Amino acid sequence: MLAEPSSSSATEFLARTEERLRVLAIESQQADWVYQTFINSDTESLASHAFSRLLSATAELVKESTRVPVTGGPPSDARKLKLLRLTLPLIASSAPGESEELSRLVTVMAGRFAKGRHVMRGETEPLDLQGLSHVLEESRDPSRLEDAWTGWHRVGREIRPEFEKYVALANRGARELGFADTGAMWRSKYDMDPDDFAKETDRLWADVRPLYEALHAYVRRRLFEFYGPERVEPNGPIPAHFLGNMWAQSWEGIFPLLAPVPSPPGVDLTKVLVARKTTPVEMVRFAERFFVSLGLEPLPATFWERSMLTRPRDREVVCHASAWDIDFENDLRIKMCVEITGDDFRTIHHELGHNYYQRAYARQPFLFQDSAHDGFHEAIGDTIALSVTPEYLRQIGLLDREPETGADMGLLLQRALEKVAFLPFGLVVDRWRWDVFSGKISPSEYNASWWAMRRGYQGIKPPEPRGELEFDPGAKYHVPSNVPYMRYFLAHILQFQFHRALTRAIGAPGPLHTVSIYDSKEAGRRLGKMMEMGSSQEWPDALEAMTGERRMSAEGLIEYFAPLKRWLDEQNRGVPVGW
Ligand code: X8Z
Ligand code: ZN
Repeated sequence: MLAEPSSSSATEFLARTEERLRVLAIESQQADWVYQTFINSDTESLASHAFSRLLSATAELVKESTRVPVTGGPPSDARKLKLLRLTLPLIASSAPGESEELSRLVTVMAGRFAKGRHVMRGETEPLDLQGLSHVLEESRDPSRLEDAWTGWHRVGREIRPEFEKYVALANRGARELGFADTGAMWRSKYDMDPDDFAKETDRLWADVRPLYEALHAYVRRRLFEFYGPERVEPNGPIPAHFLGNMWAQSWEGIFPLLAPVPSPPGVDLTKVLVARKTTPVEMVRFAERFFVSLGLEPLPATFWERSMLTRPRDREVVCHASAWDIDFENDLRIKMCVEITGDDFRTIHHELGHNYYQRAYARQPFLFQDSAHDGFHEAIGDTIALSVTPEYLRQIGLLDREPETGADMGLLLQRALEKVAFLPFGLVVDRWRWDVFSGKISPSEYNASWWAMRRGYQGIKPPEPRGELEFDPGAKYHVPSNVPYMRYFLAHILQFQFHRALTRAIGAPGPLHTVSIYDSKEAGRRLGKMMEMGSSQEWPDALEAMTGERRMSAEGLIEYFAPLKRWLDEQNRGVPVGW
């Protein structure tokens, strides 16, 4: 056989590279889809092999790219060459067997997480993450809460040995491509110096921190009153299992404990959906109709045939919600174990945001088939979900009438428990992983450093002292699954920036939290314009196309919650703030 002629120009190299990666990525996604919707040893092996082929081809092509002269081609060539090194959140070294091993480690960790179960004291049936999460959300019994919390966190122990090996191997791969470590590689995806990016996240956090602290103080006070001083210190960190969520990342589960009293009835979307006997498919249809109202196309027929919307009874699956674009054309799908709740109603909008973004950039060349940066991808569906207002729910017939005007503060508090409470958690996961990858945190202090950061940023503590036998970061999906997390922090800021910009673009009056962009073709046009760009331009250009601004800014979030901040400050008079 003749050897392939060496490429004479970047353009030719890139055309060949994009085609090869596209084919391997499709194969990997197909195998991964089957694995995640039908976990067994065969699908694990198929998914792992397909991913490992993609890993080794990517590393090989990146190395080859350093020898390709860039001169002469269009400017997009230089950008593509830059992005090529950053297409995957994981890179294996070229040492024999390492991409196989790295791929196996990640597949196994994801499988262990998916199979986690715990039998609650006094019960016989094991509960999965969803079942245990219900306990965290609904129970007010400290010992049951602690049982569900510690029971789930035991899954981390089984993930720890693989995680340690994965860190070492992933770093070797990243270093071979010239990055300091895998964390530095992740931070290089933002069209700026990786250190400047870290400072950028500090800047945004400093802007929203006073709001978080006000919310934290208010919530701690109410929990102190409810659980008493033996369980909740009036001025210390809050026990993590009292916040209504397995990772204390969103606190709307305990809204009933915190609602302003006396409060006019707010909107209980869960109750409405259950009373109407809404099905998972209908929930997705509601979300699709929102996107269509903006002027976007309905989802393809294959979406409805191929998506997994409910948990199958007869096999293990990965329930954590995700959106897929299997063939980089129009084979869009979501995979979710939908429950009939307001929370999942919003998550469906989140996932469809990914699908609509994927579809919008499908006409870009393969290396530009991505969001402006990963925070943009996470922010689109959330931006839409911010428009799920009482007025919108009335318009689409889910509510008979809107709640009384006095219910506003309850609604804002509920939103803040979801969005503001999340902010420091969004930072912690990767602040911790950045330090792990850089070696600043060694394996002997994985868990202690995790809790030091959780305490420092979130002001929370574990229900009981945690040792190094445990591996609590491993109990959060994105850690065993190797999904970078700073994207969610950014998205929680960006979605309000987007919402504010769209609100202004359509000339909607009224405070931000009352505005819905439903049915606005102008809002859809702006969103579409940005999404179609994919990653072909640097993200400030994409941000500008939609918002007119070139910097990420927390002003939208601050403005959105301004009435709540005033209210919280009043409630917190005489109450300690901070921990
Ligand atoms: O993982 C997700 C999405 C899938 S991309 C459901 N989210 C983060 C999480 O659940 O921890 C959305 C919010 C944060
Ligand atoms: Zn997402």
